[in-house]
Amino acid sequence: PEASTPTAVVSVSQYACQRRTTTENNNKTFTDAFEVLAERYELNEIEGPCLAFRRAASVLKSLPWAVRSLGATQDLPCLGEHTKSVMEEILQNGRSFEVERILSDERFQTLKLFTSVFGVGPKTADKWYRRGLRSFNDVLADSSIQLNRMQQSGFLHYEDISRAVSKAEARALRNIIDKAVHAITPDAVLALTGGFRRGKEFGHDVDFIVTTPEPGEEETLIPKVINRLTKQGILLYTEYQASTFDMSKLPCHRFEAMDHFAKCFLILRLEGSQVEGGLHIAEGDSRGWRAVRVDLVAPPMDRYAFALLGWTGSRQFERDLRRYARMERQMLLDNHALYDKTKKELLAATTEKDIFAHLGLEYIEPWQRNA
Ligand code: 8DG
Ligand code: MN
Ligand code: MN
Repeated sequence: PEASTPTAVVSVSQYACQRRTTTENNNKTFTDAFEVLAERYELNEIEGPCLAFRRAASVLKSLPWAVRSLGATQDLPCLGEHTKSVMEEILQNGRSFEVERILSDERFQTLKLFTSVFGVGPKTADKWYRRGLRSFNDVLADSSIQLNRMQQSGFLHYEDISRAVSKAEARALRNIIDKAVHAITPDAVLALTGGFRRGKEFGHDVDFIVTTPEPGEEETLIPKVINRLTKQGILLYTEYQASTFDMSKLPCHRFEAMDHFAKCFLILRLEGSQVEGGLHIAEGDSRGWRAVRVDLVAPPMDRYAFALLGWTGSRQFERDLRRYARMERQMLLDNHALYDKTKKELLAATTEKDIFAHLGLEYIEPWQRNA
């Protein structure tokens, strides 16, 4: 039995940015359970344990082998007592009692349902729950609730946008955006980012970065793209945020989940005829089109590498890149820049490889960032 137990020859880093994590997950039973526990803490705004379960899941996702005994995990980082007791339960019974209790909890189920609507966050979901609302019908029938524009389109396109987007659909959208961007600026740069850049087969949306070499021109790019898509009649929803980016205000010392670049959150109408192999829709759906969520971000060209690295994800990979920069290198990293606190200077980068090199990290390919 000893010979079949995998032993960690090279130790696993506590930082996701020092691990290679593909989309192949050998420990899905454990990581699915951890994700439920993390979500429960997240919905209750208990940050510490939430992050602990996300870190533990991320470590297990990076393993090229399946955990078959608790003993096999003894050299792994980020696994605390609570995570180990859940793993023990799963190893013994194939499931975790604690996870099953959460999944059958009415509050958890309702908050999950409500936050699955585009534009509904944990705060709104909780407010609706405390009002006694339990279903979409309850929400839509409550005359005292004023849905904002985002939530209205969230409900309107619920079926379509809660359905995964396929790689073929992402490619078709890339062609559409590519045509629009290049009709506006022939020397524009367009890159697919987010989960699809990491090699995922499906996503909840499609993320793009657009920029142009002409400084300042990137700020007007998104409004022009929106204009064009509107004229084509394929824009179902748009939320545009103008740039608030100011190079003189760098570095930002607080961890910022959001960046200051011009961006938009869209819902587009995608025709089946434009998708190789057809749309990823319900069987029997004969509309010939579907709604898809699309995000566009437009950084200035000299910030491109930082924005690309930040928008490629995964979220856990990004968190650990920033944590590694801060804790191990006394540097501050965000979607805009990398700042060396010791040298008191901003470090330049034109590619992601430059940023990894500044951090003294081995380069991790996008498809190895599924932490
Ligand atoms: P998925 O869509 O395939 O489900 O996964 P994903 O592509 O990894 O997630 P995402 O929610 O689309 O986010 C992609 C990356 O973009 C993620 O690493 C977080 C990053 N991101 C920022 N700023 C912002 C922002 O303002 N809004 C959103 N939604 N994501 C942002 O860096
Ligand atoms: Mn995405
Ligand atoms: Mn996105």
